[in-house]
Amino acid sequence: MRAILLLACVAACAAPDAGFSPAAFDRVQPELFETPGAQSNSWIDYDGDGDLDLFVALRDQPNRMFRNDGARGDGGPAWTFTDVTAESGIGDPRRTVGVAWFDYDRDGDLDIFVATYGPDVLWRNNGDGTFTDLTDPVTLGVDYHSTSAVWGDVDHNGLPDLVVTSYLSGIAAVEDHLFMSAGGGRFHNALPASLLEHGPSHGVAWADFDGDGDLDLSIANNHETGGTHHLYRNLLDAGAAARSLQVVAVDATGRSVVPGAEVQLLDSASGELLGTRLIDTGGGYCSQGAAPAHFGLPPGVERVDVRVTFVADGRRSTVVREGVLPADYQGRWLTVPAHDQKR
Ligand SMILES: [Ca+2]
Ligand SMILES: [Ca+2]
Ligand SMILES: [Ca+2]
Ligand SMILES: [Ca+2]
Repeated sequence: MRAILLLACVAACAAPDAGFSPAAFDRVQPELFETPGAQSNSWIDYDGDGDLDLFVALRDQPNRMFRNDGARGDGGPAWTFTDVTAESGIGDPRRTVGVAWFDYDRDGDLDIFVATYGPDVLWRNNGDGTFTDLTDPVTLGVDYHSTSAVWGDVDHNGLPDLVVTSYLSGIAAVEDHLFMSAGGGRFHNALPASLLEHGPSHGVAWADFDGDGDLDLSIANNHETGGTHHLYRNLLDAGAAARSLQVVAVDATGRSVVPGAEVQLLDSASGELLGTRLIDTGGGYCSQGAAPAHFGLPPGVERVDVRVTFVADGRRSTVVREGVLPADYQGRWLTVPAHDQKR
């Protein structure tokens, strides 16, 4: 009897769980996508047509932009992407590793910075599906074998700042960069002495881990013996740190963050656009970013209007929260669900 029970148990345990189906995947356009040397995937609705497009950073070939053209239904591929690298203008041949999207010039569209094994590149989004190389005018084209980059407003003056990490194999002392925005599209490297205790770096991520409102920094240094991993707490004074708002976009159930959503903040009094952010939990390279979009607020801004645009099903749907008082959200995030979307 014991043997029969054991056999029955073995048979039952080996049977597939009725709650799961075997995973199945279809290779989408392998002739288009399957290129060696890719480093980073970055999803964004770059052309504003309501679906997520794919930017792929490649180390040994020009970067590529793939436009999502949706389902065909004409007997062709079930889903179709088109390589728009040439027409977008961002097929730069430099050896790219990290990617960071951010509206650096605050004109409402997302620009792109790529960290490369060579001079880094900032591309301004022209708003029509094309990009312009702005590296030289904004002095961000460092040549330090860069690996990753993350944008964030470090000092809450409303202007975006940028951390770029660098790596050289086998060398412990490789300098990272903190580019503080000086306004007018100008930046200067202002890496504080405390961040000079460096190592060759890969991952970098902002997160307000202490909940005081400003962005803190973790840098993953990976030299075998001379590198040291660092966690840095932002020492902005309490009053300035509190001038901030963090917004997260979630789905209609309120449980899942929606990467690819875009968040804009406007001054309620003047209507001025204060910034645009991408909900991008996997930006940069070798790191998972924190979910909320972080906004530092310049002095004088009291209430803000929050616009969250969800990208799905071939349309962009925007939820608006008017007259938000950032002080009401100190130490927590403003969570905006997609359930009451407006077209
Ligand atoms: Ca799109
Ligand atoms: Ca822009
Ligand atoms: Ca700043
Ligand atoms: Ca903080």
